[in-house]
Amino acid sequence: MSSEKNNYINPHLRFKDQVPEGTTGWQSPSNIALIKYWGKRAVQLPMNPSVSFTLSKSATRTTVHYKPAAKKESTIAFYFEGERNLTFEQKTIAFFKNLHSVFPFLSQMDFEIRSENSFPHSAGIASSASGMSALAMALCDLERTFFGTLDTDEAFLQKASYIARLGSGSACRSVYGGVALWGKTDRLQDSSDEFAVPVPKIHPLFRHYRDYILIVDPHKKKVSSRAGHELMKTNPFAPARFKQANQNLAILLKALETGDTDTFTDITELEALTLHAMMMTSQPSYMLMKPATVSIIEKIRDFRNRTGIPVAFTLDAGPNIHMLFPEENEESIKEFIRTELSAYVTPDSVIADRVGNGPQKTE
Ligand code: 2P0
Repeated sequence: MSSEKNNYINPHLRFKDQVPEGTTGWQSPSNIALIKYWGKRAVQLPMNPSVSFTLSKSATRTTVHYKPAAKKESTIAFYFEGERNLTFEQKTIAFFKNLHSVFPFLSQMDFEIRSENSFPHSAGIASSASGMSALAMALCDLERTFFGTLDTDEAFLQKASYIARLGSGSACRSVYGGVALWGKTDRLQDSSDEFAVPVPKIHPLFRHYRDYILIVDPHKKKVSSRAGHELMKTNPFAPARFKQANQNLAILLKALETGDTDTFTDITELEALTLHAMMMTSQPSYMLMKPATVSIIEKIRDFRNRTGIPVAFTLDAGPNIHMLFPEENEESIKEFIRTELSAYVTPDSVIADRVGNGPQKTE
């Protein structure tokens, strides 16, 4: 399959006659990277391939109401959780402008976009992956509905992934349920830097894996991911990191296929700590982990050694902990959180999520 640049430029996707009015709605989940994307080039192209679990509960629901543009310049009004949100609005206006050669019909329409997250507003969970993938699904849905293109699931999801990537790199992985891989690698045929692909060979154990997200600190982080990616351009350890990510990816894919939870745990934790090591060794250096993050990591490792339960931690670009473990250990993990982690998290700062099935059409 081709992964050439500008693959999707299509001047025919314009209304010749009447511009329609209507609504489309999509719900799309967040994802948690196991092999981390950290460092990019050009327009959101990754420096190394990444792999993630698509989540289930942590999702964004977006409805897009469209109608013929009233004026020469098309308009967008963006409402987040019921209120007009000018920050998201400006971002969406810029995003749509960049998409005009891919979806020329966008300039013929006015949009009212309403978006809400299923996870608590103050959870400190990045919503760019779920938000951008939901929007990408909605835009591809418009193309399919009005132009009859994207008529196979594969074509539809590949384009949605490509569009989501332009909005936010990690968002391109959220269009597939289960496990998704983004970035060219000889370990998976048809993989591409331009869009994510599903990872087909996954042991059933991992298809049902749990991800309990412990919200250690809900505040907005001080250094954005965008700035973090940028700092990889001057990080002296970056070349070694990109090489290591490829090696870790090969080992992890094998573990995911065979159901090897020990290797999964080793690699997943190494990736999480390496991601944060890259932040700590950037210039300027910074740290997103909190004291509680480190304490919980120690408790998890101690619990695993004591009980043999294969619970692993991973981290996003923030202080919150994702606890990854098999479905059959759910009760033991709940008990562990209640008895040993109560100093760090309350019951309502835990999101009990799991590997999910990907986006759904809601309207
Ligand atoms: C990931 N993260 O693979 C990595 C690991 C966070 C930790 O990609 O600038 O919001 O929009 O491409 O996707 C977070 O960065 O960055 C991220 P952009 P994004 O999930």
